[in-house]
Amino acid sequence: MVLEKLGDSLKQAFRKISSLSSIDREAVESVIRDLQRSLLQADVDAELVIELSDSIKKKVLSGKTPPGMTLKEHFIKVLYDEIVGFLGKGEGGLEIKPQRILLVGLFGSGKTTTAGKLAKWFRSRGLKPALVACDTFRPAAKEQISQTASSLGIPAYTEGKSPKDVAAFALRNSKEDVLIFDSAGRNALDEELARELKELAKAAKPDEVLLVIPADIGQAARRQSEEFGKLVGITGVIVTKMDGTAKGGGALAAASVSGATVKFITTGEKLSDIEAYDPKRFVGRLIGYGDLQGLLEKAREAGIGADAKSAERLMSGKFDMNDFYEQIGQMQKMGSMSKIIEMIPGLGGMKLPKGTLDVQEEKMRRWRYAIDSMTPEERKEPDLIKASRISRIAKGSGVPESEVRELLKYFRQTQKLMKMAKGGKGFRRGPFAQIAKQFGLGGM
Ligand SMILES: Nc1nc2c(ncn2[C@@H]2O[C@H](COP(=O)(O)OP(=O)(O)OP(=O)(O)O)[C@@H](O)[C@H]2O)c(=O)[nH]1
Ligand SMILES: [Mg+2]
Repeated sequence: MVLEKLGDSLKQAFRKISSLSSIDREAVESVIRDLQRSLLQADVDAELVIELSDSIKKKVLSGKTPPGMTLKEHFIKVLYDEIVGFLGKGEGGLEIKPQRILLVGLFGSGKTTTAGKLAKWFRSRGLKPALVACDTFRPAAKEQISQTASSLGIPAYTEGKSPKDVAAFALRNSKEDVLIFDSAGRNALDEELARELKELAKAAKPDEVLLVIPADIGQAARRQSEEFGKLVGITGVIVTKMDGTAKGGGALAAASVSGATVKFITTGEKLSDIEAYDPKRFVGRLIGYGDLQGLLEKAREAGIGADAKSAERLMSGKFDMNDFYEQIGQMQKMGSMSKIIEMIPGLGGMKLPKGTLDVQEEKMRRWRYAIDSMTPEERKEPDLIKASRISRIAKGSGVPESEVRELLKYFRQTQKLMKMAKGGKGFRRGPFAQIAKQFGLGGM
């Protein structure tokens, strides 16, 4: 996974907040110290790290906790929002419309490969792309473009001696919606490259000039995007090779602070290894919590938690088929359980057996029918349910026996999870304990 290490340490920071017994200056500082360490390891500029830390500290300790939020929730929210803001702004990607895109960047940054990836990206969104081989500097560059284009089944325009000639030829002869202009790299953005790119831009008249930067340059991405921005003008950045380095965080933060928008990241050598960059989604995935805000809102909308008695029972470790029935109903309102689990700090990081919680809605509905067909005793003591009862329940509910068995198995797993979580520390008093309780995951 991309930036696994940064993700792990961020996850830990959130978990730590959940486990704190009170939020005071010392607690905030200790979480921030952890955060600083992990950001520095991701090659984020030290000065930026300090700025971020100060901003988080100020917001959390200002005493202005939004109404309806505990200080702990507030802390989590501030941390999350600040990290998102830090790693980028706005949504990435490009508008799905006819346009011309010029890719610029230093040697080996991934321009030519990215040209192919972008073509594929647009094609799968219903547009007709073509590649334009404006790297006349490296002998094999035109060949590389032609090969990529033919593997995608799209045209490549390669005719012309100089970059601007190739561009002009393409503009005269192409009928495609999206033209992607590759350009030559250099060791540095020197005068020669600047002149060539300016000339090329004049001929190609691009709507977008995207700087291609490899993630492994880390914080140096700031200077590079500033320089390219000043000398040739850029409308955005693509950070490549996110798969091969721990420095991606530094590159993203640096590009963002330079004022550029990161439009895409690429994560491998295959033509499909590209994605529109959305800092919110990226951070959500990085820390494995999904969207924190969405979770809070959903929980409120669903009006869950009315049944405090059931929650009490769960806290005390009792958990029978009646509780399970209720849970399933609540989950149906909220989406799959594994998704919900991912969104709960402290649980998101819990290592659960794969597939344990992956229950589809359709199945939940049938399970409820099956539980409806159980007797009150069976619901109180599911252990009573043996073969003959399974077959009776299956007949009564119209749910296949195999699924009734699956339901029982899932019930037992959940019961075990409840016990396990009850034994664990930290989460019991965490900010999300209330929400967890409402999901029937209480007592953690
Ligand atoms: N792992 C990985 N490799 C990548 C990625 N993007 C590009 N590469 C590799 O990086 C190398 C250079 O890519 P190119 O697309 O040729 O780079 P370029 O900027 O066009 O290079 P020049 O034209 O020589 O300046 C190739 O081996 C690519 O396969 C990526 O996202 N992940
Ligand atoms: Mg190239």
